[in-house]
Amino acid sequence: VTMLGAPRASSSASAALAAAVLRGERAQLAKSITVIESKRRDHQVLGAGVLAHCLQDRRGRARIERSFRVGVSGPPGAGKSTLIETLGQAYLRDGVDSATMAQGEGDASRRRLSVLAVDPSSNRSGGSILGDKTRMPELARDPRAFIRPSPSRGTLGGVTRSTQDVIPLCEAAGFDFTMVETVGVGQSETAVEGMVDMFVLVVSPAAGDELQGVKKGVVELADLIVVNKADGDFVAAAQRTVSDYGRALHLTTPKNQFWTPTVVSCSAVTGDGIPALLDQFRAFRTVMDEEEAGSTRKQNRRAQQRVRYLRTMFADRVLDLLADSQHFSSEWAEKQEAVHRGDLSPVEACDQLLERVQFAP
Ligand SMILES: Nc1nc2c(ncn2[C@@H]2O[C@H](COP(=O)(O)OP(=O)(O)OP(=O)(O)O)[C@@H](O)[C@H]2O)c(=O)[nH]1
Ligand SMILES: [Mg+2]
Repeated sequence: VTMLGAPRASSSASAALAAAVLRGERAQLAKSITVIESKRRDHQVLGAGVLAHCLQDRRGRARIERSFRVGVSGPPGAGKSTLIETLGQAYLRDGVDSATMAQGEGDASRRRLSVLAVDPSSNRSGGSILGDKTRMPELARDPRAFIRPSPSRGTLGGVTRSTQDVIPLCEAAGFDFTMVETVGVGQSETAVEGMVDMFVLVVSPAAGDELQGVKKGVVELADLIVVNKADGDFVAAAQRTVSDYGRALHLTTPKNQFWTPTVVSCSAVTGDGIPALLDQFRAFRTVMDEEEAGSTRKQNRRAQQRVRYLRTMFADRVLDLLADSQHFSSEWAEKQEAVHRGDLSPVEACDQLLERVQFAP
């Protein structure tokens, strides 16, 4: 296997884009996200350059380090988008400062929100005006909010791996609070949990005591469970659902010793329970701002997430390189076929392929 250098983007192009992003120019932020999400290698390289410049910039880096990231996941139709619309407005009004934040850091005039959300029109019939489609009409016209619809629900329920690069880019542009919406489709919850500081599971009141197909593994990932739609005829059902999830939480191993996830109910429509929800955000953020082994828990969590991202990306890219390489592609295809037929076990195939890699020129 020969290692080829990756193409380098003209650093002046990425520097110019990064400068515009750091000035908070929305059109240039949108353009940078588009190149990051692009399948074209030259675009990706340009996008990586923009992010690198933002990380090297002192102000950009400080903004990224101060930010707060919340993942909002849950079954289809649970009210995630509506809840983000309501929560987002409440955030812009009241903030989600942690108790340990320095005076002035949570300056209301500087609050900015980015929302990375699934665009429902891509999978269903719906409206046609951008922003409207995401069910976030108020945020869509608020200059303090930046809404980026994701084109497809895909296998990760609306996030892609590049979302991990898009989040810090929005932050470098001054959007200090990010909410990422994903539809729960198995893989998506794990993926988004690996990108955010706080993972919120949103469900709607259940008719019976079943957990609406939400898997135990997903409940385990949650830092907070929200039973939405606790309004009108759903109030009693919402209370039962709160108890059901409370019991489910008791049966899971806590993700962290420093935080005990709870279940709260609210209504994204009436606003009931929203202040208590923001209080949970603040409490969690406060705990994440506390130090543990020399850095804050948030820093530690993000450091782990970055390394995990690197590992999966590197593994995938190496495989892509190999699969495309002259020396390896036919053997790779053969082994896959043999495993597919059942003539070769995956372990054996893997061992044989690894040997090939080690002895390749
Ligand atoms: N009664 C009530 N209805 C709600 C509430 N929140 C959302 N809804 C309704 O539930 C439906 C789905 O809301 P969305 O916000 O689109 O739900 P979602 O989880 O984002 O849906 P997907 O992105 O398609 O998975 C809409 O008809 C909303 O009006 C709520 O708090 N109370
Ligand atoms: Mg939605």
